[in-house]
Amino acid sequence: MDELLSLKTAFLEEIDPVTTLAELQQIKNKYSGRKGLLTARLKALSSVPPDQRPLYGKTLNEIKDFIEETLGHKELLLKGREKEKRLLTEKIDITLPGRYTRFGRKHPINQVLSEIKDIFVSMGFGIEDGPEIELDYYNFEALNIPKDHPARDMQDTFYISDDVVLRTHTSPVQVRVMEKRKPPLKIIVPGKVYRCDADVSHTPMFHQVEGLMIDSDISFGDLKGVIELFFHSFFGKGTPVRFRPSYFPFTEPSAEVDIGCIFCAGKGCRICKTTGWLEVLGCGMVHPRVFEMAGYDPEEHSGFAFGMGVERLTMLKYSIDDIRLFYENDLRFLEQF
Ligand code: 2U9
Repeated sequence: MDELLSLKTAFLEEIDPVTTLAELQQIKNKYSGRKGLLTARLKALSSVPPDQRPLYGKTLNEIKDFIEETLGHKELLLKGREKEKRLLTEKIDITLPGRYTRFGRKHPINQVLSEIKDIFVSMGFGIEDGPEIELDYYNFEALNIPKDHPARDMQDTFYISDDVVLRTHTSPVQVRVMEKRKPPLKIIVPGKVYRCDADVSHTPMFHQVEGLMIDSDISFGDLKGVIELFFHSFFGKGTPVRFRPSYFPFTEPSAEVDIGCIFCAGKGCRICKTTGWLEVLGCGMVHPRVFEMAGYDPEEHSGFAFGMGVERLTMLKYSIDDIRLFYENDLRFLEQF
């Protein structure tokens, strides 16, 4: 019995100076843990002489209840103190400036691509895409581009192998669509293209939007109407648009399209090289050889095609004088759009 009472005294002496929850846990283990002092005495109850057992057991239980209750109180007290300490050190200074969140946005090229797509979709064109790694056949052969054409040179085209290239235009997609579908066809093909070239107005990868409209009686007049409507929508209603004769292997007749210089209003400046005009697009009536190779009868069908460079149009629209700015990922540039 004496030993029981001194257990209680020892417990009180030990718990009194405790200031942390970690220390408290050690005392808890020591007294009421599975291998603790109280548990050991409860287990040893059977070895107490039967006549002393009731009183011994009763006292042991009282001490056990007392110790557990004291531990509980102390735990609440220490938790309260630790919380108080934490709240004091975690004080929030509401006068500090807030954290600035940088918002992302669409790349200027993708903004202009979306604008171009919207205009053609509003005229009833569908949107198609296809592979950027392309067979020589679809990129050149099926478009009537002869074996000795400069575009086929190693200097101008990225070759993967003898008969596989990175597409130099999106035209091969139109050929693939022609092989799959019968006319009428009214599609645009936006996408990345690759040419081995690099300076202020050329990057090895750039974006094109090409278009193709085929039916039984499509004329050059239809082509002019669509292209004029597009540029009036893109650069403004009053923009002058002119067609100049040109040559492409895949169209006949072919034309290049100029708009009145938007920088000098046609008076002549450094940007339009004093001509008053800016070249913005190539186009023409689909060549009969291209029809034949895709399995269309050129006597039954006619159509027009066009192609434009998205970087060039974006540079004109926003007065940007170096194409490489689009691909340097400098946020000071990109954030302006
Ligand atoms: C098919 C038949 C004909 C697409 C065309 C152009 C004219 C053209 C250039 C503009 C600037 C390329 O990005 S650029 O360097 N494109 O001048 N593209 S006609 O003619 C086609 C396409 C597909 C089946």
